[in-house]
Amino acid sequence: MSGHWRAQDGDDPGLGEDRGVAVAEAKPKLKKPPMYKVILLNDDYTPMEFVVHVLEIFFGMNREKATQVMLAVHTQGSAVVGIFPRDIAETKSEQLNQYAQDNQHPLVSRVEMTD
Ligand code: TYC
Repeated sequence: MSGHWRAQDGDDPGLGEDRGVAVAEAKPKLKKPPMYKVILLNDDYTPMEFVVHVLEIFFGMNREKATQVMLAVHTQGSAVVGIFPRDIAETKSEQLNQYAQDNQHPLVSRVEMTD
């Protein structure tokens, strides 16, 4: 090198660089993670009691709440049973589906992005 220091680009205004333009501060941008719905689907065969049990163990509902939600799915075809960050929604849905299969019930849930 030539034996003396020069400021690197960006350290000070070089020739023609400082035009006195005000620039907005960059916002500290921490977006909340997108949330995903776990949706439970109705079918004709899974016993109501099993659905209530699943809602209790996978979604922490008490018996009364689980019964209400089970009946909503039964009468309306589907219902949102929880909203979580993506990984948690996917894991809960997969665990529920596996648990239903293990018990020979056709009960299925799926995950959808929130709008
Ligand atoms: N429709 C089922 C029955 O009549 C009960 C049921 C409710 C099944 C909710 C699935 O997600 C479900 N036995």
